[in-house]
Amino acid sequence: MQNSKDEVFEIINDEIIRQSEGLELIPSENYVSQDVLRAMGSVLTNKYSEGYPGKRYYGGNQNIDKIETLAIERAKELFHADHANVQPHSGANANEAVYFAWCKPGDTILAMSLPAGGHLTHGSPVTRSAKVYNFVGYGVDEAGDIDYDDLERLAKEHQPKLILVGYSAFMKIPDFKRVREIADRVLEKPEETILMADMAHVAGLIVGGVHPNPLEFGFNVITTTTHKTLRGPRGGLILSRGKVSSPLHRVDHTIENLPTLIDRAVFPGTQGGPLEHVIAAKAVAFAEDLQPEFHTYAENIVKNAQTLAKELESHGFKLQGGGTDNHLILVNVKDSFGIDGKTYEVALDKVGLTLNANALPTDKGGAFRPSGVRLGTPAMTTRGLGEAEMKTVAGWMKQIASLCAKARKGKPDETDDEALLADYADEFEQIRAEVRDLALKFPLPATGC
Ligand code: DSN
Repeated sequence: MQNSKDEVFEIINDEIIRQSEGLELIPSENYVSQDVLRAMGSVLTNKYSEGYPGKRYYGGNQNIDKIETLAIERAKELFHADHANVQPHSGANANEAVYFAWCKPGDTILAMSLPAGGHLTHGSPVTRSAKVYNFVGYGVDEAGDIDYDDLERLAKEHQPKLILVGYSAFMKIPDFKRVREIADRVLEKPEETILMADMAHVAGLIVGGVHPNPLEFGFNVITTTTHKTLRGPRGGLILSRGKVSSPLHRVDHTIENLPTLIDRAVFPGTQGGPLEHVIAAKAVAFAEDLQPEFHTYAENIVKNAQTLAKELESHGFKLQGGGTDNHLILVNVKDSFGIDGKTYEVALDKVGLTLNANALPTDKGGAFRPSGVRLGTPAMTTRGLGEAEMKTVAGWMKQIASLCAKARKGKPDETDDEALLADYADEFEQIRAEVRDLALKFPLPATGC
């Protein structure tokens, strides 16, 4: 194969260097294996395969069918599900397909509100789904847990067709059994309402045995992405319980038929040709997730997150919900150091520590300059960092927060973060070198550097 001179490959090389010389603290990111990468970069991308295994709209799908079937069977085994749809291009598409499978336009969906830690696709007014369905949002209590009384009150009042437990900034373990009991108690027609769990953040923890599986507590469907804690390619996945019929059959609108309703909602309902090179990479990742070592990985994610949270607290960081039960930590940098999340994100980026500014449930303003940052340990744990390194990372985070606080004191009205932080370039450079030294000791799995 000829070496391409396209500048795209030079930029990809720069990205390999950025990833290997820095540490990834964004809780929704991870590093895939060489095998996952190889499957994704394969000739499977050349193929059209609209439909499902054994029922395609194009010829030549004999190999594709075998691969998609492997992906489906492995996903079912991972989550103890009756059915898996591996075709969603993303978590957003997976969510959209489940809403479309079960709800009619105007139906009510009860989900955690965005400020409480929910996700954009759970009813933010800027999304397409929010224009089609009527979303009602429940909140979290002072301890950062789901406000189950609020959820019950709203379920009783609105009689939703879908109750959704899912989030992108929530540090507790949901009580799925309690939500099932609430639904059974307050819904006048429980047979018309499905329970859905968007487990995109914690799917790998479920598979690794350190987080409960909602399907085992009376939930009907799980959606997830495959690239976060599952360590697969960027994509979506839907798992459900119910009767599995031939995928494109017309079936009655009953909870029992949910698997088939979901298949029809993914294709032809909301997507066209599946990305079979990505589905192959999902199959490879699922085989990796089925290995006993994956349990150790999941346990280490949580151990690292709890050590990091404890260290941050000892350095004066105030943590939303007082810590974490999963992989994710939400820090209130405004109350801790008088700085905002965006300035802190920009400063950490300068030293090779990547995370994202994030609104807290108490934040009133816009999402661009929130009071918090969100971080987590799945990616660092994949690289092999352990509790000792978490303490080092917390120490750097404290140093950077102190520099940001000093900078803010000197320039209280500065709105440009680069200008605000400019006087501390030497200090940032020194910490940058320390981060690089540590990061290079823990190579990326797929590149070995
Ligand atoms: N963007 C993802 C996250 O970072 O949580 C959710 O889709």
